[in-house]
Formats: sequence, C-alpha cells, structure tokens
Amino acid sequence: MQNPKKNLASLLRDHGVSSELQLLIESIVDATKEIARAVNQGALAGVLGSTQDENIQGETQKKLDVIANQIIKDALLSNEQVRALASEEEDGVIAGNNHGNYVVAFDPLDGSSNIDVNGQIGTIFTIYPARKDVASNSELQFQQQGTQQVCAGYVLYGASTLLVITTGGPTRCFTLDSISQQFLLTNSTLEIPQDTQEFSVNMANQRFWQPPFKRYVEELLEGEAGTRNKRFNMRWNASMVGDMHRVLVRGGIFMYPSDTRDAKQPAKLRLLYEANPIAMLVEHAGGKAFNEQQRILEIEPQALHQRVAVIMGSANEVDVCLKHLRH
Ligand code: AHM
Ligand code: MG
Repeated sequence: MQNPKKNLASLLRDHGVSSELQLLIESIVDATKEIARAVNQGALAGVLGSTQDENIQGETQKKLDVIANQIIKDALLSNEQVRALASEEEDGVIAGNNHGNYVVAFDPLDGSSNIDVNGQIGTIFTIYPARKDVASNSELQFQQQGTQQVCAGYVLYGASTLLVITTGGPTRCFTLDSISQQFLLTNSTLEIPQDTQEFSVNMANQRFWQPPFKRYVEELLEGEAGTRNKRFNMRWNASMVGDMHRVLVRGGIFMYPSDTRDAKQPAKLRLLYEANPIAMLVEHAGGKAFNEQQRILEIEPQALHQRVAVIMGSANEVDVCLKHLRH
C-alpha cells in the first residue's frame, strides 16, 4: 500500500515553521485554491478577456488578473499577521494590521497573456518579516534584500494545480488533490540538474539584446559543431512560472535579459514579486539566479515595481552565460 501523502500543514509543522507563519502561508494557499476554481471554470464563469483598465505599469488588466488580485488581497487583509501587502496589480503598498509580523508581495496571475489560450499561468508570492521601524504603508517595508524572505512560492495552474514552496529548507512540490482540496506533497526535494541542454528566452527580442548576450545565445544555437559541442533545445511558455517550473523539475536556463526596446525600462520582470521569490526557490533547489551583475537575492531594492534582468536555472549553464557577459 502507498504511504499516505503529507499535506502542507503537517509538513510545515514538522519542519518547525511557527504557527503564525504557517497560518499566513495557509491563507495564501487557500486563496489560490479559489483562483484555481475560477481558472478551471474559465469561460463558463465569464472570467476570461480584458477589463477596460491598465495597471500602474501600463499593462492591460485581464479580468482574471483583477479577480485573483482581489481574492488574495481579501485573504491577506483578514489575516492579523499581515502588516502590509504589495501586488503587481496595485500602485502602492496597502497597509494591513499595524501589529502584524510579516509583509507579503505577490503577482496574482503571472503569464497573463496565457489566460485566454488555456496556457500555463500562476500566482507567485513572497513573505518577508515586517520592519518595525517604518510605517505599515511605507514602500520601505518591501525594500529588503531577497535573502530576507522567510517563504517564497508559486501556484501553477496547469494540467494539475501545483504548489512549489520553500521556507528556507528544500524547495518542495505539492499537488492539489481535487477530492480533498488539499495540497499533498508530491516531491519533497526539487533538485535542478547542474548541466542542461535546454534554454528558455524570448528569441523575438534578439535584435534588442546587448552583444555579449546575443553571442551567448548564438553559441547555444550552433549545436554539436559549434563552440559548445552540444545540441540545445528551446522552450518558451511566455509565463515565468511555467518556464521556471520546467527548469525546477528537469533543469534548463531561463533568461529575460535587459534590452534596448525601451530606454526607460531596460528589463521586464519585477524584482519583488517575480525574480526574488523564484530566485529563492531556485537556490534552494541547487540552482543559480543572477541578474547581469550579481546574485538576484542580494540586490538592494530601490522601488516597489523595480524591474530586473533574470538569468536562472542550472548552475553550470548560468555560469557560462555570466562569463560571456563579463568579457
Ligand atoms: P505578467 O506578470 O504581466 O504576466 O508578465 C510577466 C511575464 C512572464 O511570466 C514571462 O516570462 C514574460 O512576461 C513573457 O514576456 P514576453 O511578452 O516577452 O513573452
Ligand atoms: Mg508577472
């Protein structure tokens, strides 16, 4: 007989996560179950398509972006442990309970362009300790290095609904059981292989890349006869959670470099609620996560919606890429 699978609550308890943090994680995870139901019902629930609005970053908001944002916001604001929250879909910091011990940032639905095509999308979240020395609604609550995260995770709404999470130990994967509606442990230690033959980048941007990065990707494309003596394959989901889930499971390198498309915005992905949480998951699975200069988790954040270049995944391949950028 198969061993019964552990659920999230018992695993967090067994690994010494405080009951306050555990309850907070559970309230985020419960909210994602509600989002999973909306994603699942899709057009039947009338949740597909766009709203008339744009978010602070000038992106059209999809109906599901707004719904997912509201679901998580409501869950967090009713949790007394939450001192403040920040979201991709909110202009500024939203104050919670002044006595809360944690602040939470999230991208309610990453990979929004996949919503209407039944593609992979996900919720990314990160938890930091609240700063006692600054006001609840201050951006400074979130100007902490990624190394300060006490928990990072994502929920991937794909063929199965998966939760990938770390609280400082291994990066683990849980699968949502449709019968019990519990996340059950299905991989207790994700480990990213050190080497890979798979890369993930939006090739349509190559004319905007910096020459050293362009050269690195050209070498990947040269195959067995080229400098790398190796045939690489490419995958691009247009959803960081989808692409990074593949990397966490079977290795790979995922890149969203800086480019010259828009002088005011040289990078695309956001540090606080995209790059930092995924970087923590990657490092705790034995991979590497850098921007073009340094470890992502050591970047000193300057602004809430700050963007950052991202090169992450299989450690040896990240090193090869960085070596090109440093020459
Ligand atoms: P989003 O948070 O608005 O969905 O944007 C982030 C997404 C990432 O998930 C993905 O890696 C990237 O944008 C895809 O961008 P592109 O338009 O270059 O395919
Ligand atoms: Mg996003």
